[in-house]
Amino acid sequence: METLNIGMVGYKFMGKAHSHAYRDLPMFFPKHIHPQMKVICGRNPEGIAQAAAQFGWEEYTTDWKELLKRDDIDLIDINAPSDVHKEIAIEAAKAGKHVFCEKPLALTLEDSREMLEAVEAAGVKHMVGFNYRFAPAVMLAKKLIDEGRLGDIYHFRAWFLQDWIIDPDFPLVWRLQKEIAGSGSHGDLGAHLIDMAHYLIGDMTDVIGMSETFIKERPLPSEMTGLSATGNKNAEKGPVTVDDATLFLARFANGAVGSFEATRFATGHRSTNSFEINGSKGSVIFDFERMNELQVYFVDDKEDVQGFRRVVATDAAHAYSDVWWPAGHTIGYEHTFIHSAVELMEAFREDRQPVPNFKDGVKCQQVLEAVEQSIEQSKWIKVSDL
Ligand code: SOE
Repeated sequence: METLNIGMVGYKFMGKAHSHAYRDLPMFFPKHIHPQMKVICGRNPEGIAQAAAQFGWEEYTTDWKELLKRDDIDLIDINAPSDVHKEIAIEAAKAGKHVFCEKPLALTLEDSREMLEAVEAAGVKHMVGFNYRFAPAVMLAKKLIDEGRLGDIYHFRAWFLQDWIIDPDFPLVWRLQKEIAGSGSHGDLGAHLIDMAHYLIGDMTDVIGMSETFIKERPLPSEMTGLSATGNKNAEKGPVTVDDATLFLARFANGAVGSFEATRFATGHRSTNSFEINGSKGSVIFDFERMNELQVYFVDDKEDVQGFRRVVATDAAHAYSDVWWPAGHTIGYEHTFIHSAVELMEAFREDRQPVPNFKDGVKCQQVLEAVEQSIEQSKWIKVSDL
């Protein structure tokens, strides 16, 4: 069996999700190239030792540059905070390694373009972690659109709502610091919505947005922990330098109009990642918290049964159904990462670029930045001007 040797940087939330994907892939997709979990890297010696043992990596290191020197590493998988994506990806490409990088690709459009140039110059494969494309119900929506079964697309409306920083004493973790995260809800959650729009509807031509930072200062954290961080509310405070919520409107090249909302202040919404698409022949609604389902409406249904129907995307007609469980036996969040890894392995077998790749990462960054410009300038911005 052919194998691909992986070196991973980062071992927290996304590092765990990607590690799990590599571990499960050979069991469920035995005919694919097998990812070999060679070396995982993290800055904290105890943390990385424990993660390596727990996730099933052969070795660990605290220096990512070590990974690039090794001949037995084929691909670098970057799951570290966004501020280090650029340097690691560019150096990895220069060392001839293939690169898989979590979203958002970079802190800025310019940085993301440099990353794309580097992987293209090196002739390596590159992928970006937009995992939600790989939910079978989302792939069903794409199929209905591509086959013309929703007709001409009029509306794309999407919302990604979370509430994990609603407490004003939640600490100033790295995701709330512009120099590390690039932006707040916009780049973290909005990036997923933008990629979904690109995947399902196509390019956006013009955008206009608004954003708000509701809590301007937060207690400094004792360490840069993630979504479940707890802090000392009496600690010294620092400024929140990213958006808590960003909303924007868009026009698409195909004539559709879109609305997008990304917020970490939607009380009661732990992670509602949804979209609705309305076309001349029908509509679909997706909600990630019910990720196995797609609500589907067809204009041509007989009048007496018109309405949204709930399709559970686990039947033989749906993506990846042959690999998982019998129809109706559902899959979860982690499967979107397994399917992303499968796409990566298929790209190696077929000797093509995986999709989504750094081009998609750059396209997303272009819209993120166009929205930021529109907010600064209080006007519509042409995406192609950036
Ligand atoms: C936190 O807001 C987060 O984990 C994002 O960073 C992920 O990209 C998103 O999929 C879920 O929420």
